[in-house]
Amino acid sequence: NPPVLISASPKKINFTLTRRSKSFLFRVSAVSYKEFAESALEETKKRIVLEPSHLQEKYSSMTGLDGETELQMLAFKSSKIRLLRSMVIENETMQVFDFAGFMEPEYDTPIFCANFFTSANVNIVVLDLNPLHQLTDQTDYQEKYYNKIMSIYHKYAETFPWGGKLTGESIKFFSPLVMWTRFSSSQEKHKALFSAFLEYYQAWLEMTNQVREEMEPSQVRANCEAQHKYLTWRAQKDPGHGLLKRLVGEAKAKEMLRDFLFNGVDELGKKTFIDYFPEYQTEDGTVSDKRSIIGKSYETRPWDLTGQFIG
Ligand code: BLA
Repeated sequence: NPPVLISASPKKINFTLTRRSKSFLFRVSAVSYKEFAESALEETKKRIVLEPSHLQEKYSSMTGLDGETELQMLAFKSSKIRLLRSMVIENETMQVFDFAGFMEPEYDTPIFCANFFTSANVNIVVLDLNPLHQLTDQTDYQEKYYNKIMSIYHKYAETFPWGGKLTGESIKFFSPLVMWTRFSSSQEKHKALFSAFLEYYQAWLEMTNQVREEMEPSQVRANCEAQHKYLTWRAQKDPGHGLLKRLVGEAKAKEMLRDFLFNGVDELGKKTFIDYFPEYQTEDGTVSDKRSIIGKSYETRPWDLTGQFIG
């Protein structure tokens, strides 16, 4: 009687279950990030013409070194979107979703960023329209993109409260709209996460539709460098690296990070990680292995209700 079994605590009935039935139990209650990706793409196709990205030929699906974990990659572009790409990682005990959208440098639209990590019972979630430009010194950027849509954040604030301290460096890549949260798995939470994801994504799509092409070469260069700095950070320091390396091996992980997930890091600019983040330079000139120099910060949300940074 599956419905009864599903509502029981898996811990209590552990010893009566075979590996297969445990997998069944887990899967019926597990979140399916492939559906998140498919829904987002459906929404996209209603509004804009998507073309396949050249990356799709090289990256489609693969199996991890354990022979069990499945990785699914999707990549598209449009006339304004340089790269819209998705990666879903799934096995019996873990699901990962990494969905991002990057504009061509002629547009200053934020970067769409959904990073969801789900293991047996914990979910680590970042959902945001990452600002291309620093909000502290470009207040018009905040006015242009965020002030009008803060209600989207408020709608989900209670269900998904601030996730606690995080790598201090990350905060400057986040906007006042960011949903940074941790929670234990439940169908309700995963349903709410799905709605939040689509709502944030629709807000981003709307921005990409409305944005005007930048004609000022210096501004196009500034957009390009800002995106390159972002890509350089994430290709080097993203928290998912360790897991990706374990799943596909160090060489493949590095290739996927630079060529697929953060594509553009080797093409959009020439500056190095140390050029952008000199505090990571070690005595022999190499990049420090440390994830963070600042350390963990921001116990509480560093923006007020109107979206002003309060640190
Ligand atoms: C944890 N992922 C985290 C954390 C953040 C993010 C803030 C908490 C740990 C920390 O404070 O660093 C996400 N950080 C981001 C994002 C940005 C950022 C999106 O700076 C953007 C600028 N997560 C993934 C993928 C995997 C993954 C693809 O997105 C795996 C392949 C795993 N994230 C993952 C794991 C943890 C984590 C395993 C917990 C372990 C840890 O904290 O290191």
